[in-house]
Amino acid sequence: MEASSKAMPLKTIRSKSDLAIYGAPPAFDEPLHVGRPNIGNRDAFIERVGQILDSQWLTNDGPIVREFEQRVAGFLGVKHCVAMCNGTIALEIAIRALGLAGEVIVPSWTFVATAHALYWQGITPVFADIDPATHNLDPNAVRRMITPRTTGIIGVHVWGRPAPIDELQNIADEHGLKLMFDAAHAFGNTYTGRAIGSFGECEVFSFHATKSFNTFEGGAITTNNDELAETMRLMRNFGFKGYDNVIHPGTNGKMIEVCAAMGLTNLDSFEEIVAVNRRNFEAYRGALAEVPGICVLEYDPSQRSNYHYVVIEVLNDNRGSRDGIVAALQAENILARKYFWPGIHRMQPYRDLFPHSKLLLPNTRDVSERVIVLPSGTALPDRAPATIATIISLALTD
Ligand code: T4K
Repeated sequence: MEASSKAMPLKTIRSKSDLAIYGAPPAFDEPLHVGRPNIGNRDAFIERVGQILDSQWLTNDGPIVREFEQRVAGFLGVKHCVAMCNGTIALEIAIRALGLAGEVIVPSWTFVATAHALYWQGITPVFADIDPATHNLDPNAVRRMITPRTTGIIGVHVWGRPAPIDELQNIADEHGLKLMFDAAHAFGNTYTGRAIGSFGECEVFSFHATKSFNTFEGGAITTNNDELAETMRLMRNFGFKGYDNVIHPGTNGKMIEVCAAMGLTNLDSFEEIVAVNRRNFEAYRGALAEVPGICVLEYDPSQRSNYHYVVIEVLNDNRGSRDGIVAALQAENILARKYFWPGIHRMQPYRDLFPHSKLLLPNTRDVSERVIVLPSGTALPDRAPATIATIISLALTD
């Protein structure tokens, strides 16, 4: 794995007067990012790029993309992996291939792409509330949002923690709905011991630069359904079946060879990346254990997790200080984020389209006001979690 240059904290922080927000110099001279890309073996990647250039086959279902698809399908234990140019186009293609229409139930507590992928195709995203303990869809809330126009449900494995897969499948079966998953955060994770990637009709991954596993930009749809996989392959390449033979409506959703080369390289380092993420997560958990008013979102220790997102919640008695903590961290060059604040239903166009949806989404609102996502990944300096915990602790005190 690529050794990253790791900034050391520039100062010792003992009291509020040591904080940058009160005029002291920042703790880090280089910004610490939530989504700093993890990069595998540089030489192996460059060698693959050399092969691509030599072969003069740059895109359109090339040999590196095919190898990448086979490796990912094998890694996830699923029959088909259809690689795409990014996770958003992959969502759109999956939605079309499943024939979703009318209304589709989604969480509002997710990245905006989940809803945009529906809206972009003239489908109404209907937002269901989440369980505040898991941040994932609440099955009872999903049931309440079903109407005669509902055709499907998109569950999201938020932060990589599995959605309530069995409950959602039961609801889908009872009501004749299609169920698919946005698994953008969940590469390498398991649910009841089985890898995310083969649940529902299909699952959609993002391999964006900021994800635990990246292909620069990229994504994939995984499924055990042969016919669906075939349709999605057609759709990602304008509907072409061979030269001069278009048999299906389609778009350009292809992954390019260089992205697949990055994917193969990063797949070789994935276990190391996860080990670093886990170390970071445990360092944060240890450092924050003594900070009252904060809780760290846990990953189920009985399941495999990529530990990519370190998510903390500012507890209710401290409500209102979340933004203060984020401001204090950012002043120190620690670029903590408020993902996915304020919830998609409060973003445009959804805020104007559904002005009353907030009445049905109290948990989404509550969680969106408490969450902070902290920098992680292989570029995180070793001492950062302890420094960040001290800053949070001081930012919380009067
Ligand atoms: N569904 C879900 C649940 C998703 O989370 C996402 C994507 C999708 C669907 C759609 O998949 P894609 O179409 O993106 O494949 C980022 C990503 O752009 C987005 O992929 C991701 N979710 C989302 C959670 O995070 P931003 O707005 O935070 O990106 P940005 O540019 O602020 O970058 C985050 C941090 O990473 C910054 O501090 C800078 C740093 N960074 C970023 C890039 C791109 C780097 O250090 N190097 C880089 O190359 O959205």
